[in-house]
Amino acid sequence: MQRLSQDTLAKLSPGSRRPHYDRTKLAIGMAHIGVGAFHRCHQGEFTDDMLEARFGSWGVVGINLRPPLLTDILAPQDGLYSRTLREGASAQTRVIGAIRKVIDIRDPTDGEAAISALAAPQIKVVTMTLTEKGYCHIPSSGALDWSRPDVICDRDGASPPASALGLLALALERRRRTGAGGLTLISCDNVPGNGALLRSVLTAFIAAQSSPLAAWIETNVAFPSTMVDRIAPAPTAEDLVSASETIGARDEAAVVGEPFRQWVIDDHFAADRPPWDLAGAQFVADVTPYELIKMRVLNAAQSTLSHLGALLGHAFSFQAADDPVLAPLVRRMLERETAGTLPHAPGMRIAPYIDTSLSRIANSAIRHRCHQIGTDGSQKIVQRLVNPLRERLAARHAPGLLALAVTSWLAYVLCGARRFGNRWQPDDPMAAEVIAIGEQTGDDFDGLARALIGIEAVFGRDLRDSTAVPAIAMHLRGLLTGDPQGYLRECLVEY
Ligand code: CS2
Repeated sequence: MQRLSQDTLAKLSPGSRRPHYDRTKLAIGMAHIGVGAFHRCHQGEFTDDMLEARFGSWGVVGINLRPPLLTDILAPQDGLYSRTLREGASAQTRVIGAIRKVIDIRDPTDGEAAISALAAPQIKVVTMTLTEKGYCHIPSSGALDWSRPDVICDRDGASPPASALGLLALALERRRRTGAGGLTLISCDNVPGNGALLRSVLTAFIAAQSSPLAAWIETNVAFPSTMVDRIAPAPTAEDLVSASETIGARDEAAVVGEPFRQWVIDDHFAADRPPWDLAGAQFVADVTPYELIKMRVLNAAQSTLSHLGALLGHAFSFQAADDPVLAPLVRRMLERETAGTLPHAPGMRIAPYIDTSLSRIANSAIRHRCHQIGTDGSQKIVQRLVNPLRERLAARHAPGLLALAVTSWLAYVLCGARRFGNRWQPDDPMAAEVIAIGEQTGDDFDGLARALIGIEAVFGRDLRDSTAVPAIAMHLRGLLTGDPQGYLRECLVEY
């Protein structure tokens, strides 16, 4: 089978949906850092829709600091790939054309190519999906974590840069020196206040080295926050085969997602703004309420269902969302506890949003592995679960199901400890710390809960004497000894 490319685009299977605009005339006006499945399925599709609605110079140069290697999967395809939306038996495949060029940063020459791409005057916007840990911040405080190996390398002038912060610092310095003009940096990750967080970690990193650049950024760079939403798991080998068969060309960069999508963006740009609103994105004055609701409902449900789902032996989050014990527990948490912590966001009504979120996770055509969602939980649970729990406790409520959900993360990671059966190796920058505490504490669940809540980078300092500690101790015992399913059934009666 021929590879998908600009040349084979005209020869795809009849009926294959492909870009309606002339890609050969598409100039590059944006960059994206972190071209993974989520970007290809979300911003990639919004940009493609926007270009179809109004053609303009908004082609994308994609830059990756880590695998997947874009030069393997996208360069041979001239940046083209298919995305398939699945729900029930329905599958809609379409070829997306927004990416015009790709750069992998593997050596200093690539690093220079990426810096000069980002410093080009025609680039007005840089979007990014770095994952939560890509911001190199301390989850509980948002402060830049100077002890991160990538940050240390980049502070010491690594070439090529190791982190997105290092890359952006070099590119912005180049723009300042060459007069390339202002830039809008758009974080598309599920971190709270993602634009403000990006601004603060980047400024902290830069201010330690160059005050002229820090001052230039103040007036020339905008950092709108965004809320991004579409469930788009890592594609599997079967996904690639099935997409290739559908379009009639081999597609190594195919992605799969759900039909639902949402993108809300702070309307604060340094220079030209891509008209993503023509594709259904919303430009708003303040994205905060949208982002809080999304992280505390959809993402919180995904994390809780995945951690507990893995403990009960489910492979995929849709199975956990259909579990007769887990489904009502999570719904109850959202309706009775989380809902009271949510702000008002125009157009987002909470009860239907909870319903929609739970049925999206239950979409069995989307095979999102519990372990994928469980990856980097330490970087996710503060905004998803710990902050709503903190707010409930401050309002003098009992710890409730939110404490069970927070414990589900701890129990998930502790399953990597020998004394809890070494069931899997959690992929999380803080796993070693949590597991070491688990190995040391013996059978003393109160001591274990106290030591775990003492992890300041996740829990801060304010929860140490709270009622959450005994609740977490009880849930740890229930989830990690005996019959976790029976324990969760009891929770259903209790809460
Ligand atoms: C998921 C998210 O893996 C995860 O952390 O919770 O990727 C989630 O699917 C997206 O935020 C949905 O918009």
